[in-house]
Amino acid sequence: MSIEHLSADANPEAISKRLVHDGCVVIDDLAGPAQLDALEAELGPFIEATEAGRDRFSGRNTRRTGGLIGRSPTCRELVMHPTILGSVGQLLAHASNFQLHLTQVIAIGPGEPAQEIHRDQWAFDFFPFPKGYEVQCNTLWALTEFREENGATRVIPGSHRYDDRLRFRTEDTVPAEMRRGSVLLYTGSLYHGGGANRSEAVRSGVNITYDVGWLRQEENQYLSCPPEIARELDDDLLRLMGYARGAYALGYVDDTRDPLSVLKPDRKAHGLGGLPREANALRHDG
Ligand SMILES: O=C(O)CCC(=O)C(=O)O
Ligand SMILES: [Fe+2]
Repeated sequence: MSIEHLSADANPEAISKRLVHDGCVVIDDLAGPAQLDALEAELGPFIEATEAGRDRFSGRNTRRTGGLIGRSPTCRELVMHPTILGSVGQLLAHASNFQLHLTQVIAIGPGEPAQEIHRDQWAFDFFPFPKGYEVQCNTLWALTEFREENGATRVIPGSHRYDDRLRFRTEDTVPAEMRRGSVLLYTGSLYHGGGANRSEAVRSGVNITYDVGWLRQEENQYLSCPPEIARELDDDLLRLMGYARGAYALGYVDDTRDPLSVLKPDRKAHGLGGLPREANALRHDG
């Protein structure tokens, strides 16, 4: 049992195929050093100011810093990376739309024990989604090297097809080791958890996750990114953040207005904007 690695020029078809098959995959070196340096410079003060977690699952030696769209222009590039959006779009193609679910730097400090092995989709109040019906696709971009010793994410390849609510030990998992700039993709159904950090240094990654447009977002993007910043962002990014309908009738404003036209009143109303054309009709219309 090991994690497949693909190169940075892998296409979304190959990546989503791996995700369907294994539930996880690493793309090597997808972010460059300059991009990562910029991201660290933008986020450093916010990470410094973040308190450690208050429970075992969050990690008492772990800092979780969110709101990355508002705080880091470089993070927006990672969120919108075409290879990632293409792969997520394929994995979640059964839904009318997908959206940004959360943005979070996860900085695991020395001495942190291993996190409990879990499925991220348990966040949806433990709803038992059918096997093979993926609702979430996650990325974890390595800001530092990920090694077994410093707390590389522990994963169980293939476990996206397992039964729900199972418990595992660290010995059942493998570490997603990767270089700085590589990115681990995994479905919301994959069993995984943060590794124990037995090194002297912090292990840091940027967790950017996406989910189908009909579920509630884990990080509230409307309030995490102040409206004065949101107004300056590209339309495509805003749509992904949730300024779009999640399906035919989900998320409109008052008289079925497009949310984007509310944020940017100079925009012409997009009608039912933000959805692929075929989703602009109710499915059973034919
Ligand atoms: O930081 C990691 O390696 C994974 C953390 C994680 O899975 C989580 O917090 O849900
Ligand atoms: Fe997780």
